Amino acid sequence: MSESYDYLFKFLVIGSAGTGKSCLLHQFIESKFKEDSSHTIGVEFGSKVVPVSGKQVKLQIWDTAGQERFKSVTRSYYRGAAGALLVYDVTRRDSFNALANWLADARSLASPNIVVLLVGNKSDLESQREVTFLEASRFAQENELMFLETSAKSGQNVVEAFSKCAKAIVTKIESGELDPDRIGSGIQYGNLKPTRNSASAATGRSCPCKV
Ligand SMILES: Nc1nc2c(ncn2[C@@H]2O[C@H](COP(=O)(O)OP(=O)(O)O)[C@@H](O)[C@H]2O)c(=O)[nH]1
Ligand SMILES: [Mg+2]
Repeated sequence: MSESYDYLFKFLVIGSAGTGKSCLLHQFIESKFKEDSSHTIGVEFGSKVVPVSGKQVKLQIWDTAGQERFKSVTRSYYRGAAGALLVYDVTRRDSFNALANWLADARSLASPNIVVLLVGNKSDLESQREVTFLEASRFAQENELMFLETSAKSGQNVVEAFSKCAKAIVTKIESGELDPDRIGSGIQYGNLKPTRNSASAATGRSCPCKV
């Protein structure tokens, strides 16, 4: 029953062109490395249900589909996203230097509350590394981001990256810090949760949509 879930989150994958965003999405959904790096047939969208903190969470993930090559990603892409993976390439300092801009866009165009996980991709290319783990950890700490290094090629930490970001969102929902009912929260209830909260269920309030 892969289509049963408690929550659905809209997720974005952002970062400079060539950092491996499409490969990360492909590895997450298909569990394999996309050898063919053709940009025209990029993955644009994917979804998958993952178990998080005892809940089933459906991640609906948007990939830029190459828009970042034109140094712009449309506003509609960002709208209503609950979480984002912000990707740089550990072998390319320019992709690391661009992070602040991407982050500013995510916070202004999606939501100031968007939960962002910094991803240093291509960790398999150790000999070509230009950005150290420590340096990126500091950037993450200063900007209140979670952080992982991944390899879309070997699969290392790929599932973990998406799951960790989803887990942080679930934690914020459960603590009341995030309200799924807020317009544009990027969160929807799934079919495993017919009643929105136990209070309304206990008072026996019926669903107003039943006619
Ligand atoms: N060695 C290595 N190469 C990768 C990795 N991820 C992506 N690539 C390569 O990096 C290039 C850009 O990947 P792509 O997913 O198209 O990047 P995007 O523009 O951010 O979507 C392609 O040639 C991929 O094969 C990785 O983890 N390790
Ligand atoms: Mg791509």
